[in-house]
Amino acid sequence: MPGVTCIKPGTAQGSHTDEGPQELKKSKSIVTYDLSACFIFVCYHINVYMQDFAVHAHESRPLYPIVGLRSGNSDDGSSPQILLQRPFPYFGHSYDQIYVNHNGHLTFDTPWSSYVPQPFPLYGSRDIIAPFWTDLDNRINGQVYYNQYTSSSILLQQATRDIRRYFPELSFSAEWVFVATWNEVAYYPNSGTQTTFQAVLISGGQYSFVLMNYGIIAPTRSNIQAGYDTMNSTHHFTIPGSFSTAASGNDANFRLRSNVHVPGRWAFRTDDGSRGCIYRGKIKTRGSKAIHSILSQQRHDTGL
Ligand SMILES: [Ca+2]
Repeated sequence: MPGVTCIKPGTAQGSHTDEGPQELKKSKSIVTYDLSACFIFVCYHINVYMQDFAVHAHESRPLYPIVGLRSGNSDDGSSPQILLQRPFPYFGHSYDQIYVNHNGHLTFDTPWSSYVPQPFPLYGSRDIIAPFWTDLDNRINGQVYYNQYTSSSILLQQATRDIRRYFPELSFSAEWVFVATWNEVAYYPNSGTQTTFQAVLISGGQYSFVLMNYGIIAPTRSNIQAGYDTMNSTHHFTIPGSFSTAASGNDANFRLRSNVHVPGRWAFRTDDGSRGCIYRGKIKTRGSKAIHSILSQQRHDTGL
């Protein structure tokens, strides 16, 4: 696709693969071969150990692997149209394409350049997944990556484990994972600041989920909206801290708090079977007393 290059962070450019963890393995293999071609057997075992270490170490952090195709550098740009290898159910719709918009959100039907965040619910005409909607600018520093994973991927196993932990009543098995990463991107106008976050879309059977994972978040006075919204806002969720001073900086609520007991990770069920918001791995019905209880608890947890 025009304007798209394939880069694995920290390495030279290479060909694209949908098997991110395999790329990780490949990278480790190259390193061990360079150390000594004479001790392949020993290096192999070191390599296996390093792979295991990488997988287990990764589980304790909120970010999934940062690999894949790289969208171009631009202020308010978007990725090209990305055809999904599996349809993604999203609150009554089924999508077979998506756009990764550089200003911190994902849209399905068309790219979207909006750099002025608005609080959800918008009651608009768009389905939006917005892990960090604000005016970002990666013309000089920062990269936007996206990657898909299908059968026989280590990441599918990780997604399955994660979702089963957060939603144990579903016996879920991941069949497809899509990871969009805004890696060390700057705020407009290219301040040199670095902010990293992800949106992870996961599907299997009739189920779908979105994880929002947060790394470092540079401080800013700009407004930030995090969460998701749907056409006419039939379903929406705002991560506490949005549109407040708790949205950015070292103490940003998004990266220190969680609704699934993993600091920096927020998990939501997004298929049609989901009603209302998900909090601490439990489905809560919209409009019920439970919602008010959840929001009160969130305010308590987040100090908002
Ligand atoms: Ca921008």
